Amino acid sequence: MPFLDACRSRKTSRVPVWYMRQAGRYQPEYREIRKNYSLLEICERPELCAQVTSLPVTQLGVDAAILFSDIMVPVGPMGVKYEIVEGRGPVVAHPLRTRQDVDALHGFDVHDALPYVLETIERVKDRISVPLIGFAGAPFTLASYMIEGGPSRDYLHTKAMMHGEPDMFSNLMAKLSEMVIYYLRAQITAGADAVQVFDSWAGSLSPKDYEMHILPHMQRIFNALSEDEAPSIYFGVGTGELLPLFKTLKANVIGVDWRVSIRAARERVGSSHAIQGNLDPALLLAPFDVLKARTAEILAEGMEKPGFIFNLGHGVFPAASTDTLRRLTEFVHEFSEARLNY
Ligand code: 1CP
Repeated sequence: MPFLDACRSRKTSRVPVWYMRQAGRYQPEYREIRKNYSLLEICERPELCAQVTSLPVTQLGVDAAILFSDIMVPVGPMGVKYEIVEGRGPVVAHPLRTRQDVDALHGFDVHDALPYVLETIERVKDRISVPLIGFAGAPFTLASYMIEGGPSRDYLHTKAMMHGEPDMFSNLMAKLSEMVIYYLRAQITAGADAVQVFDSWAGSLSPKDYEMHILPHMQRIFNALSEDEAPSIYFGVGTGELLPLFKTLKANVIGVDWRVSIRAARERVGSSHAIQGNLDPALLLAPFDVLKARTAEILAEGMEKPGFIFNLGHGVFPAASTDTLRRLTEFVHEFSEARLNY
């Protein structure tokens, strides 16, 4: 399996490829389903959710599927009421601001609270022959929605709590870390072959603040996950300056965005991790020749040694086309099969 081998920095016959948000609004079939079901309604219906999860595998020829869900799904059973608002993202009814709010967060039994997630995983495994990636949001990124109350540009309330009430913030991080470990282990037991932790907004932090307030929790998460068979991936946007700190994480793969080259990412992270990335998703709208040239440059750096997974630097957006992604997948496979010499 090229994807799982690349996660473990083993040699592969081609560069494996998958795309963040490979199931979503750019697909006519997904838009059709969304006419009748909300995002969360899809998640709650294992057969439908398995279909949505599997579609990109047949349609694009990618080397892995990612569970269709949202990072907010496991936050609900901790006691946080939220909605996914069309065109905006997750919105939390009562943002967490006080010690009582944090203390009120509680654990849950995934089999009771989110049985449909586990059932979806089981059904996806019956449908596809490539590995399935399970996922969770990282504590900081989850906390940003819980504290701000929705998507944010500056994370002012989140950073205010981090700096002003460090014990309370640390308590919140610890509770979310426990949840992430528990939830990802349940996904692995249900059949997920790898897991990705999305810390999409960690890049908003300075290295010093990340090191003080976030790193110990991420170390705890990846130490725990390293005991499982399934490899783990840690991804964030704009994390170029944080990469040297990720050296200490026992994740198998570090995902990077387009603001850093693959070669620089490898130098900063060190040789014990595989790298995943990092085409600017905006290039999906460029002429195919331009897209190909940029992809070839990324692949050339990626193929310098084992341990490379091709992906976008962030998610596919709705204006992208299925045809472009299918051709891109084919190009990554053909280009790397012809040139790989490790
Ligand atoms: O119905 C829709 O199409 C609305 C858009 C959408 C989709 C397709 C949302 C709302 N969530 C999802 C599914 C989703 N979310 C997936 C599975 C799809 C796949 O990858 O194939 C995954 C992995 C996520 C994870 C997620 N949700 C992240 C981390 C990844 C990332 O993009 O950085 C984040 C930050 C969220 C929050 C969220 N949910 C939805 C939106 C629009 C957002 C981002 C809002 C913001 O900018 O803050």
